[in-house]
Formats: sequence, structure tokens, C-alpha cells
Amino acid sequence: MNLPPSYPANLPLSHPALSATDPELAALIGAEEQLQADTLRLIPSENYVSQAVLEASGTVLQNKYSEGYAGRRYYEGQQNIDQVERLAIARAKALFGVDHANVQPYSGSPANLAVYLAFAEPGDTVMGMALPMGGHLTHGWGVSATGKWFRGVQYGVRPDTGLIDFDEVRDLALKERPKLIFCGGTALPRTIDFAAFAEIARESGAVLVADVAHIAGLIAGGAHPSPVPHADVISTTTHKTLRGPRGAMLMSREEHAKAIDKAVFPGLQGGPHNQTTAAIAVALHEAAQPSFRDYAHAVVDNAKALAEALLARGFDLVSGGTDNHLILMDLTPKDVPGKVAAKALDRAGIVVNYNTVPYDPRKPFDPSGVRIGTPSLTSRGLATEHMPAVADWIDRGVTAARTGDEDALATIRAEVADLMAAFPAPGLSRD
Ligand code: DSN
Repeated sequence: MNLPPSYPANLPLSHPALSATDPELAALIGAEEQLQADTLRLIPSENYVSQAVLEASGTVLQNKYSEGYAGRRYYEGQQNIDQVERLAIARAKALFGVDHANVQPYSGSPANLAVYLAFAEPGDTVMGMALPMGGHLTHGWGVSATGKWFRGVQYGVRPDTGLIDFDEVRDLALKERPKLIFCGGTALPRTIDFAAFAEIARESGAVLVADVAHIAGLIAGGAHPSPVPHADVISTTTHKTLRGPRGAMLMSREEHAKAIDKAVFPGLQGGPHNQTTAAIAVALHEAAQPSFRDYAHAVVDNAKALAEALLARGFDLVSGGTDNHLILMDLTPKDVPGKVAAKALDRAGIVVNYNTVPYDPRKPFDPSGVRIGTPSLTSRGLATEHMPAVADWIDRGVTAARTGDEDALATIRAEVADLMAAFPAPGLSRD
């Protein structure tokens, strides 16, 4: 077999057919494997899936059309696909303790759009957390279809605490009477009080949607309270802390099952991606194991230890710390814009994303903050004793970003690669 010249020399050949057919693409995938192996990946919405999840996603299930639902398809030949989807649904219901699960949404944004289709009409008022405060585009933010086709009203966090002000949320909900209230988001370092949101939704007559994409794995592992007794609908991606393939699920009480199913198909989507459904089923099976509970708690323990170590180095953390997998740092006191820091850290082998902080005076494409998290490093087996070293690298990296010290970044990159070599990532180690 002729390997493409750019295929990383120290990775065994993992895609022989692809390398033979399309060496150019195989080289890019090989390079990405190398990058994911060597770097400290701190983006809180990313993870490493297991080899089993990877295998399920790359199967002949890819070849099948299955519009409809198990037992009610518009294509024949569903003997196996129906069982795959039923298995995924049964596992989602058991893991999260819900009446109903739809495993067909292609990803988080289509899942949320299906919720709008199920419960609202164009022009209706909907409510969610503002994107720059830590919410999500699809929670009614202006540039998203959900903010263009619906009337989005947005809540935030208090400037003094960085926490949600439930009096403000209640006042807004009672004044605006939204059809939907979304809770959850993309940059929330603190526990979501689903009960408080449910009370407000009840008082204002809204459907409460808990978007738990970031914390689904923590919920499954018992490291974050569950929205199940409180939310009408639960929306989640499957690829963040849940450690599954890129996909999504909608879950609900039985009373909403028909509306949700109808909205996903035929309302919004065509054929489900069966290879993803299978990989979701595998991930849900993995998340039901006792070891996943340990994983979920370790993610939180690591985030708390990392937050402590960063605070000790003078970092300003939004809300003063974290309860979950995520830390949001305001780099204003360090005199480095978030984007400059994120790009310098990337050169140092530490992958983060720049992010707005609440009440950010800078623009979203050049904000004040950096968002980090511990799902990926925990999947590699790093533990609380490693977090001071991680904080030290971030500290040195941010200082080097300010001073333009590329040598310091190169030194950090070598140190990071050394530690990463001792903690092989799931799905990347080829024994
Ligand atoms: N893109 C996801 C995140 O990074 O949080 C949200 O959709």
C-alpha cells in the first residue's frame, strides 16, 4: 500500500480503502487524527467518541432510506433499520427516564426548529437566553430563523453575579406571554434550575423546552439535575458530554409525542441518518454503564479543579467558577482579547474557542472571553491532579499571546504533546 506522503508517520494506517481510493482525503483525516491525538482539546462542546461509536457511524446503514417511523415507513426493506431505531429510542427512554424519544433530528438546530414547528406559529413570541449571555442562536436570537420568523424576547444574567435573575425572567414571561420558553445554552457554567423555569412557564402558560445539549452526558451520569420532571420538551445533541455521534434527540412526556414526531418528519426532515441513529444507540448503551457515571462526575471534578487553579492565577471567571463541565473566562484583566488568546493557545496545542462574555463591550467575532471545558480531556483519563498543569499552560499561553512570545508557545506545545502521549484518546489509539 502506498501511503500518501503527508500521512502521519507515527499513526498506523487506519483507513486502508480510503487511502487507496483517495489518498488526498485520507491524508487529511490522518492529519486530523494526529492533531486530535497531540493537542489538549478544551472546547466544551466537543469530545472523543469511542471506537464502537465510530464503527457504528461508518456502516452500510448509510445506504438505506427510511422516511417515516418504525413500522410506518415509506420505503421497504426496513427489517433491520426499524430495530436499530427502536433500540435507540428504548435506550434514550430508559437512560433519561422519559415517556417519548425521537432520535431522528440531524443535529441540535434542526431539533430546536422542530420544537417551534410543533408548538408555535410564525410570528409567535418565544423566549430564550440571549446569545451573548450564553444562550443559543436557535433560542430566538435575531440572526437565526428562530429570531426572524418568530418574535424572540431574550433574558440574560445579572451583571454583578453572572447568574440568571429569575425575577427578571418571570417579569418578562408574564409581560410577553411567550409560546415557548427555552432554558439552557452554550456558555453557562452554572447548574440550570429547571424547577424555577418550570414554575415560570406554568405561570405564563408557555411550553418549557430544556435544551440540555451541553450537559446531557452530565444528566445521564447523575452529575447535573435532570429536567425530566420539569420540562415539557427536552432537546439535546448527542455529541457533547453524551459522547455520541453528531446528531440530536427530542424527548418529552407522552402528551407531546405525536406533535414532536410530526414536526420532525414530515414537518422538517426527510430520511433519518440511520448510521447516526445506530451510533446514538451505541452511545446511549455506553452512557448507561456504571463507568459513565464516573466519567460524568470526573468531568465536573476536573472543571472545578481547573477553575480553582485558574482563579489562583488571577483569571476572571464568569460567575466566579463552575458547577459543570464549562468555564467562561473574561480576559479583559489580562489585557488580551479572547480571539488573540485563542489563536495563540491553538499554536501552543491547546484548542479553545473565543467567546463573548455577558455585557461584552467587544464584538462577537472579536470578543473578550475564552470558553473552555473538560469533557475531552476527561475522556482521555486526565484527572484533577493534572488541572494545575493545564491552568499553568493556559496562563503561560495567555501571557505569551500578550507579549507575542512564539518560543514560549512552542515550548508549551511540546509539553502538551508529551502529556497527551501518555493519555491515548478513545477512537484514536490503534493497538
Ligand atoms: N456549537 C455548539 C457549541 O459549541 O456550544 C452549540 O450549538
